[in-house]
Amino acid sequence: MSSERVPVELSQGVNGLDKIILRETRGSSAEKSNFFFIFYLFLLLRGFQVYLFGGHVTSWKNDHGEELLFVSSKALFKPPKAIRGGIPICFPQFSNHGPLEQHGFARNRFWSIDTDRPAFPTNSSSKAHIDLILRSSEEDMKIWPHSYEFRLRVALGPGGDLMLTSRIRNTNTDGKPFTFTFAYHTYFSVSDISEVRVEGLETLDYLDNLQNKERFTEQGDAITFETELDKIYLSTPTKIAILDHEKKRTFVIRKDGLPDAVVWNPWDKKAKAMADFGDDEYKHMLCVEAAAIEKPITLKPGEEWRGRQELSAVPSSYCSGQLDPQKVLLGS
Ligand code: TA6
Repeated sequence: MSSERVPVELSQGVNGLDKIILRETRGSSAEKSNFFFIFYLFLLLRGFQVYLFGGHVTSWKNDHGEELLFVSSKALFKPPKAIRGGIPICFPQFSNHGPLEQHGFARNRFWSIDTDRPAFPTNSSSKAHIDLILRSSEEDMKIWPHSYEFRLRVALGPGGDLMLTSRIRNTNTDGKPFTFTFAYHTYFSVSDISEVRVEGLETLDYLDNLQNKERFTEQGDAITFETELDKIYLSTPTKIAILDHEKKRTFVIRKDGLPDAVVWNPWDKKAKAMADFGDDEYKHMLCVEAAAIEKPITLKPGEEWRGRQELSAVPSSYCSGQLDPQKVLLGS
């Protein structure tokens, strides 16, 4: 495997918005002979796309070129409205947990490519990554009077896993700390929501957003879906599995620095009420969001917080036990 970085392409996306496409090539050496054909073939396969608007991942494809994230056919791609689908980033406020606009403002801002980034604090071997940065603007200071640097690395792991690492630093010069909540608001693409189960959140406490954020305890079984659901699970395990029975696929979410997890499906009524969402699209998406909500994060000037999520999509045939979710959740 050669050591050079994987090609990153800056191109125009929907409505001319700048996006970065990263496609991973493999085994390039062996295929040199019919280079173009095979190179073209591999290029079509796995990779991700991220818009500078919102620092927003909108596509993650596996080796078969299958899209693993949901983006609504009615998504607007019209700033300042956030893109409906993919992975919006909620910062410095999750949902309406505070005075700011819903889910904060990071998802409605234009990010830049981070050309002078400090050393990356992990032994991430991934050559397939892009670094973005968002800094506080005068506009933002009027609504949230804090100076910060938000560095986001989006990387593709050796197995095609998608890794997002956020590093938020307090760069206030007035000695003031700041406090925030956070979520990777990931929209997973699923075959049929009524056939999907979420494992790893059993028996946990949660805040029910449909009942004034009242606190309840989840029952013992996997979570299944037959109506609108909007819950914040508290202090969850670092691994959660989403089993898509029909697609024989399991999404595994591994998270670090993000103790909570939000599970959301708008179902039919809310779907109809959202202009940038198709009436039936609730059947083919599920949001499971690695988050830090219950205990907001406070940073003093000079301090930095790191929140990381790693998404894997593994073929699974639940009934054949090839991949027992319990083994996944308890395994390495
Ligand atoms: O994460 C779940 C949630 O907070 C829901 O309450 C719902 O509002 C969803 O986010 C979508 O929010 P948005 O502002 O993108 O319409």
